[in-house]
Amino acid sequence: MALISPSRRLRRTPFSEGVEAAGVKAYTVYNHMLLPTLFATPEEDYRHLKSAVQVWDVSCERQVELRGPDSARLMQMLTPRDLRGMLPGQCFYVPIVDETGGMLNDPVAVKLAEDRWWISIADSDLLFWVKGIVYGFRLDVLVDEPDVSPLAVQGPLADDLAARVFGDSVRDLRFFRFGWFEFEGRSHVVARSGYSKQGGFEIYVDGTDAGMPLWHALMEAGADLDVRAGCPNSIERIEGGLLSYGNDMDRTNTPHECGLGRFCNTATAIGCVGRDALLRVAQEGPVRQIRALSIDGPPTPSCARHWPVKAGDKLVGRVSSAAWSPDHQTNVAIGMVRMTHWDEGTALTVEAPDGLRDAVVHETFWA
Ligand code: THG
Repeated sequence: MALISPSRRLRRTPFSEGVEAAGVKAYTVYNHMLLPTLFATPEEDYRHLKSAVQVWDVSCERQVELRGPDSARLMQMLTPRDLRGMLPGQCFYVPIVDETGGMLNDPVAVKLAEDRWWISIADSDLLFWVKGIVYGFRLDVLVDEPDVSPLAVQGPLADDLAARVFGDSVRDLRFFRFGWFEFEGRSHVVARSGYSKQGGFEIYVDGTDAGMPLWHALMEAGADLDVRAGCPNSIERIEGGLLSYGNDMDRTNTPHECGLGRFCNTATAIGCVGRDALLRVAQEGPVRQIRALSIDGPPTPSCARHWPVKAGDKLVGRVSSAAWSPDHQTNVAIGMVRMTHWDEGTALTVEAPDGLRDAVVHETFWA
């Protein structure tokens, strides 16, 4: 493949220098920013993530900051998840929907205070939609993108590494809770969260200048833990059923089709702009839904377009992500399958770019 030309539009991150020194081999573009995708091989990166600890430059998880008295009301307008019970110090995974109930993003909402929130976005320009809502409804909220860049510490040894840099109290953080932790005289939000099923933390690094000092401190503190630069690993995230906005779903899908019905409380999410559109599907359920699929045969190429899923010659779904799993010795995949064919064990055919493959539907993911 050809190279991508650098420019101001393709943003570097506070950690890019460290990522390059660590020998990054491939990037993708996410929220107009560099996101590393490969350091050694997909399999080596995967094995290391599952056995040690990695530091990930996930700066591309940009924050949409809400500040002002109408912030909580605005946040509830954006999502069908009921936020009334959410306290400062909590993070919530929240589907964000438009007025038709279509998925605009699937971020992590971080409630800093009643009148101050971060929306840690997936790959779509959510800020524009949020600013439009604020303007249209005359809300008293300032919306912008602060100089805050998440750095993830992921893997089974993440607690040990984080404790060496932030102190033992970081171990007490519960899942999707955050606290403020000091590093070299500055306070940063540290949450127990991250885009893997291996456990760990996300440090919302405050200020570009704080980036490389923290990167170096983590690498030095973790030398005997075999800490390495890493990145979200597509094999591991498919095994775990973590969705990728723009790959596995987009504006044409409801949260229920995405299997995110458990993060929706449509009946009580009063004020959500997509509420009326979602009430019916919340009651009756979707007619197609995200499913785990195993795909037979040798390692598939990676999925860069929808692959048709067939029952005989009838189109019943599509695959949107796929990877060879060394642990499960099969191709693991994420797809959208029609209700008539989504039951556990259903045998289907996938039209992969290199030919037809047998596949099986699963009702749960691998991790
Ligand atoms: N962390 C932060 N921001 C992010 C991501 C992240 N922004 C982009 C992207 N990832 C948003 N998408 C997701 C998808 C899944 C999860 C988080 C963000 C996730 N899901 C868990 C699961 O499904 O098992 C837990 C959800 C829950 O139980 O609340 O973590 O990773 N800051």
